[in-house]
Amino acid sequence: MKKSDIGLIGLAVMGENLALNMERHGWQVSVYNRTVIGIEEGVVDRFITGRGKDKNFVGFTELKDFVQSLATPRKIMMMVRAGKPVDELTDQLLPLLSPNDILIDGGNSNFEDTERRIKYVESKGMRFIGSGVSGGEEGALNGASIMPGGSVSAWSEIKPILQSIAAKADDGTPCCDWIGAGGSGHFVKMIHNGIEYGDIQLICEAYALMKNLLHLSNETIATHFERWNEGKLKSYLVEITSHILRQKEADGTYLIDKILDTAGQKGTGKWSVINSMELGMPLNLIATAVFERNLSALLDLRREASDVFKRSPSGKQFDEQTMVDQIFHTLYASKIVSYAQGFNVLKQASEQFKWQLDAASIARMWRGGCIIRSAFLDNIASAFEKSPSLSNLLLDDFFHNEIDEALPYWKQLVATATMEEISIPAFSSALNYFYSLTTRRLPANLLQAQRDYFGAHTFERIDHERGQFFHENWTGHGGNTSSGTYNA
Ligand code: NBP
Repeated sequence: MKKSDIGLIGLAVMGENLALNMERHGWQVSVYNRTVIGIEEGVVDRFITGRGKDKNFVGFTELKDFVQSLATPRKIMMMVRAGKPVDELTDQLLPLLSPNDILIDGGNSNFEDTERRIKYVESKGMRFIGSGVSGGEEGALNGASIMPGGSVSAWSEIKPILQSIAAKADDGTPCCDWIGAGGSGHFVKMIHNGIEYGDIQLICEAYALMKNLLHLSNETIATHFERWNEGKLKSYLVEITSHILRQKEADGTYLIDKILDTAGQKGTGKWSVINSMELGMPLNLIATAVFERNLSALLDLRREASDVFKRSPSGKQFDEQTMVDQIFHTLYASKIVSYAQGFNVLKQASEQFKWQLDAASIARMWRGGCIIRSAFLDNIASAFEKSPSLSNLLLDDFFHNEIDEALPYWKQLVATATMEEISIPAFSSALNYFYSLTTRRLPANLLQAQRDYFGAHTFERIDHERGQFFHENWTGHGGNTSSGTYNA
């Protein structure tokens, strides 16, 4: 029997659709799923006789047979739940593999786990790729954004398969390219997901203002999102927002009004923030988005607090078009800030972990297939192509002009929403990041003085070279001993 080009393990929503995508592109695919006790028909049988029927698939319920069905060096993509299952599966597979075989983890794994797995698998003579895959079920079937990193020598061998199943941007470029060594593929996917948290929060704040301050109907709000989707805010998430707002139940009422306002999350936003903190890079907007999900989930507490504190908005009527314009510019400017922060975290990680990430290439990879695909990723790619070492996206000429244009609307909207007691944590966080970033002298001089006062943590002086540290005997009875000057 002809050996398969690739093997895929894990026939849940992502694996099943990726397998179909591979087969449609001409690859013979072996599939395997752990046997589940308690269901009448095995998952593999169900697939082979269902969506996989009469197609170029070979199904297995024994891992050993599955491995032997693959052409060498074997390429095995694991689409299983992130965490322990990846380790368990890797341990089951390794004794069955030959040197140079390639394991690809396409799940949402933590990049540190990927780093560890690469070392482990390479120590056994095989190769390991940690690849982010974005696009959900639809992307997996029709073209995802795929972000592979890990054992460098494996790239040329998996490239034809992965690029064939990736989404194609409008210019035809596959939304899949080599990210870098180590856990870089999963790191980039993690930041992608964090940015997704930010984009969603920003859209929710735009919706909240139109609903609670302008009192617009779902249909009218949907129309504004639809119109925005024809301009610089053109993006998948803006597009689906208009569809969501129009969705009706059988009785003609809007589904959106019945959905409980408690947000779920699976951890990649939280990981983005934790890692940004480890790297010492501000990721304010994504952090706000994560904390806002946490706050939304504290439903009982919020209900209690909203009974205790009564709101007193002005009751003023706002002109719809004027405010919708302000919301548009605010959403756009805040989104620029969010991506600027995200790319700065990538830049710092690249330096620290020596990954040599190509920011322009990453922006291009996110233009199709993935959840954050949007028109302005082309502008981001151009900015980093023009200046690969750009220190912050806001300093690029194009984005500088965009921010200048948006600022009058942005600050007016944040002020109005604040006075009207509407919660817009991400819009205002973005604006405050922008103000802090562009403030030549922050009040951190006082902060340093306080640290030195209570803990002898020392400070630098504006009238001395950087790197010299001073301690003041603030009270006259402190000693001259200062604390170490390291930064954590
Ligand atoms: P799930 O994350 O729900 O995982 C289910 C699959 O994992 C099933 O095939 C299951 O086999 C298998 N599995 C588990 Br659980 N434990 C296993 C073990 N110890 N050994 C072998 N197989 C095991 O599926 P998914 O939603 O398709 O996601 C797959 C991966 O892709 C995840 O890492 C996810 O985070 C990531 N991802 C998901 C999406 C999305 O939209 N869903 C998007 C992008 C990335 P069983 O049938 O025997 O239980």
